[in-house]
Amino acid sequence: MTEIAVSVLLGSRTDWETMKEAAQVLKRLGVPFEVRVLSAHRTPEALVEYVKEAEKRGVRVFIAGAGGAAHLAGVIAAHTLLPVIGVPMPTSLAGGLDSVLSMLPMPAGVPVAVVSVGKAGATNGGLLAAQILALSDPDLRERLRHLREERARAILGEPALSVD
Ligand code: RP5
Repeated sequence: MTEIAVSVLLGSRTDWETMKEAAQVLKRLGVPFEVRVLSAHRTPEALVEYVKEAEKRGVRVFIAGAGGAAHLAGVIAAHTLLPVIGVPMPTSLAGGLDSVLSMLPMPAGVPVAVVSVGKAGATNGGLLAAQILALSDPDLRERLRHLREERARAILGEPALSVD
């Protein structure tokens, strides 16, 4: 896999601290990706242009992190048939529940796969994108399996908990 397979989109640069978890897991799995900041509200035309151009270049999955009035993933999904994964950002208004409620209730016909809020969601967004690509890439499936086993081993190897 050499061409960019996953596009990681951020509604704002301020989402990077959270969304870099998605980038890190993709890097770890050897999945070529790119990261762009484009907003459904602040740069609407540029966003649509980018989605169409990225699809032509061979991008196969979009991961969109946005917070608050989080319409980024839905707008991307409206302009492509590629899978779109939405990662709701934590916010100060309602802890990110506002982001979830903006992102989740897509109308029938235009799906967005919404994962959890924040860093866990960003990690799972990266993993889910890799799992989609692994449907046609057995080597990537192996790398995913190793990563999951490694995480299980780390938990099983932790020292026992006790009280003084
Ligand atoms: C959303 O608004 C972004 O995804 C971000 O989570 C939120 C706040 O953006 P900034 O005001 O920090 O740029 O569009």
